[in-house]
Amino acid sequence: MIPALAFALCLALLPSTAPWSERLVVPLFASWAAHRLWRWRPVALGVLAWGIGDLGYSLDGPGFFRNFAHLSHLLGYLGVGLGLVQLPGKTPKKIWFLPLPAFLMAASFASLHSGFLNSVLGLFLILLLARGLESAFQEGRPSGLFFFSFGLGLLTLADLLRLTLDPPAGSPFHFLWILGYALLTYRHPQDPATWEGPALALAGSLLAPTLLGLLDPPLFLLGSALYYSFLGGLGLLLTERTRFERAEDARLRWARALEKLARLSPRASQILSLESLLFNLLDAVREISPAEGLEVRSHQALVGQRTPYAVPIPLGSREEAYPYFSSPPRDSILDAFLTLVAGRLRQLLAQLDWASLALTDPLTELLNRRGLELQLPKLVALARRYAKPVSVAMLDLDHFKRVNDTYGHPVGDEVLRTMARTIQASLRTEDLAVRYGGEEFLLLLFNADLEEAKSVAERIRDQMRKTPVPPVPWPLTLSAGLAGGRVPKGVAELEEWVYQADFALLKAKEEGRDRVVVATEPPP
Ligand code: GH3
Ligand code: MG
Ligand code: MG
Repeated sequence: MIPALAFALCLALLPSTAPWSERLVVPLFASWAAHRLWRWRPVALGVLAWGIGDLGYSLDGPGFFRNFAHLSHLLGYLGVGLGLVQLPGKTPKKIWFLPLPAFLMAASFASLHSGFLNSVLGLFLILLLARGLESAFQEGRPSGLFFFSFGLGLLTLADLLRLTLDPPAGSPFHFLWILGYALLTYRHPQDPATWEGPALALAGSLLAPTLLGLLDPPLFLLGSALYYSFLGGLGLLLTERTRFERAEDARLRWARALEKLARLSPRASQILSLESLLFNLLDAVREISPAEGLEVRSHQALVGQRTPYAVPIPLGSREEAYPYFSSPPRDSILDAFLTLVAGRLRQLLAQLDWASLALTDPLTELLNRRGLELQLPKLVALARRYAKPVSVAMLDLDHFKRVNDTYGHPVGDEVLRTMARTIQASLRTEDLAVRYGGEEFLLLLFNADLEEAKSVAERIRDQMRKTPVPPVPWPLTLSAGLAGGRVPKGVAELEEWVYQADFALLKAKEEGRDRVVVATEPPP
């Protein structure tokens, strides 16, 4: 910083009629800006060259200083241009057309004056800057590059005006430079910034052409044209940026929604309820649109809540699912997504059906043996955790073969269904009822000792006898064997009780049927 200061002082001491504010403050700001930008070497050197050039114009004397100032400016353009080319970022093609009117205007002005090359270079720089500006919003918020852009725009404008108008040394023109350099100095282009700063810069840049207009009306025209095209370019970039961000956001939400749809699957080993599947499906829909609830009426399943705005999505023959929204959804993207959801839901419902088919017996809708295998460890764990006894009952219809032989299999099936309904009506939700064999039923009674198990078996026996199944004229009886009645030590012990109950059932048959027999404890 010290050499920059000394350098600025030396320049300021050169003979000039320009006011001190111009001779000292302009080079001071320029060197300060170069100092701040030192990390961005070509730009820092370019800015320094500009500062020297700006001062050169304000110095007295003919040819030499003026040519020196021109040269210094050109070097400045070169340095800053080189720096701007290094900026990352893509520019929407439209941006190149925006400064065109201003360019033509400035070129026609400038062609009348000596500084044509400088004005062309200046405009070229603005275009380069516009290209680099995209990176001023890389993370959705402005960086220091935003200030830098405004400062650079202002300096370029000031140079152009200076060349085209050739104002006398000492005109308040140099305040444009000071403002420009001050903006370059405000933040390093690579540092993050906040939004208040850009707002300030915007206000300042609106002020500049107005001030110029007060000084010289034609200048106002040119200045405004340049500035507003610059601001227009910025606006366009911001719009493009916002659009890009929205598109990016939508893309991410779709990716998440599709991933959620793909992940949904009822595993054979871990039966998910339809509700939990719907809940996850609703979660996926919410990535695309704020849905309040999801319902499959045919299955009486609802998650979330019903609202007046339901969009029926067909699931196949006569079935429909309904996602609910808080406001009328009018969205073709949502429609496309709901078609996907419908497809997925159809698959899931089918999978659920298959899963439950694999674990239940189709005739009686009781668990089959495979279903029992899955449920047994859960029942044992529950009983052990709460220290509750479990009893095992094996039930078998008496002379069932006679029903089949006399009235045929359909009647026999009806007897089996009646038996299943009677069993279901006598059990609690924690109990398990299994169709163990043809007309053999296994009951696992949770929190029931042998006494309670006996009363349950007796109740079923009594109820069956009282339930006629036409055309069978005789009362249907059954035999039962009971075992267990304690807290099981593990699945193996429970399986042991199943053998004991089966043995007790055999005894009941031997003793004349139509009775309940409790297994005798094997000697320890
Ligand atoms: P017991 O009193 O000794 O148990 O005599 P039972 O006739 O009931 O016993 P058995 O085991 O000899 O006969 C069982 C019959 O159950 C034989 C079979 O035809 C019939 N059965 C098995 N599964 C079904 C089924 O799904 N539907 C029908 N209708 N009959 C079945
Ligand atoms: Mg039988
Ligand atoms: Mg049998």
